[in-house]
Amino acid sequence: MDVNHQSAIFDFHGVSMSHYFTDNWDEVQNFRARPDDVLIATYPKAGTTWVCYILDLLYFGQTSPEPQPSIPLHERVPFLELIKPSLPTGKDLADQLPTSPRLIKTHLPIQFVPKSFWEQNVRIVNVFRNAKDNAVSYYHFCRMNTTMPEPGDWSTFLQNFMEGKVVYGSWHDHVNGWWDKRQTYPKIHHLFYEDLIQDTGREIDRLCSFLGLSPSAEEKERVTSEVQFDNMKQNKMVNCSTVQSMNQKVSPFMRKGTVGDWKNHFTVNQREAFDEDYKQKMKKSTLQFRSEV
Ligand code: PPS
Repeated sequence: MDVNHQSAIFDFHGVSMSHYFTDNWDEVQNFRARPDDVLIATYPKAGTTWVCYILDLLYFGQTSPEPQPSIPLHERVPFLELIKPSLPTGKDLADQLPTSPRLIKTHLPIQFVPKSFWEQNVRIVNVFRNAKDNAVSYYHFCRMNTTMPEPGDWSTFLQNFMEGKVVYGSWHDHVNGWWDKRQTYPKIHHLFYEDLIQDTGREIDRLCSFLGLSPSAEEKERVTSEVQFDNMKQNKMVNCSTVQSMNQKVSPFMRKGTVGDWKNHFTVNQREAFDEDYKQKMKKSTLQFRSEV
């Protein structure tokens, strides 16, 4: 199947999706979770990789013989629903993970999460990022990654983002779905990209208390330092430099890593239209985001 067909968006049970994330559907839906799995669930570009690496270091940083393990992060933390030609599926990678616990990444909206995660009462770390920065980051990602649909220019992409016509659908529906789950499912920890930027150490403490981990002060210091943007940008095992479909000359995967880059992209008119639309779509939500820190 050609790349264009695979990356094309279509309506999938009411959510815009593409084949790379739906072609393994039955296998994914029948995935067998384990009670000690940890699921990292996010809308794309919310800070997934950052939190995956934090968890990877917290759990396995001590046991790794080298300062930087030689297995790329996307193999240590498989992307559950991903299926790409000639590569093992995310589901198979997760099945074969030798680690305990297994760390698993997903961008699925809550209604698509395989039921086994709920049945096994799996701990879930859910990362949120303010909509404007999330949209900007997603735009640049679509420019540089052939597995994503062509974004067009910024204003075209922004319109599609507002209408939910991007892969994984409406940002608003996605975040509200995950946020509301906390009312019925206690084993979920929500964390905000903006909070991580503001005080990484404090957020790592909160994560540890959710996960029941108690790293030494020295270990925590090491993790906090290794996950700083500049260090991750240099780290070939986490900066996606081994991922074939990404052209980092167009836009690096570790692009800016800041809060407020939306101000460099939105015109005044775009901002007003976005905020108005946001108000409508989020009016029933108690979720509060910061788009500057
Ligand atoms: S993906 O492809 O959906 O998994 O992308 P995701 O990892 O969710 O998001 C990528 C954005 O997160 C930024 N990032 C970081 N920011 C600050 N500090 C650290 N350590 C860090 N690691 C990743 C990354 O730069 C992308 O954001 P933008 O705004 O594009 O720079």
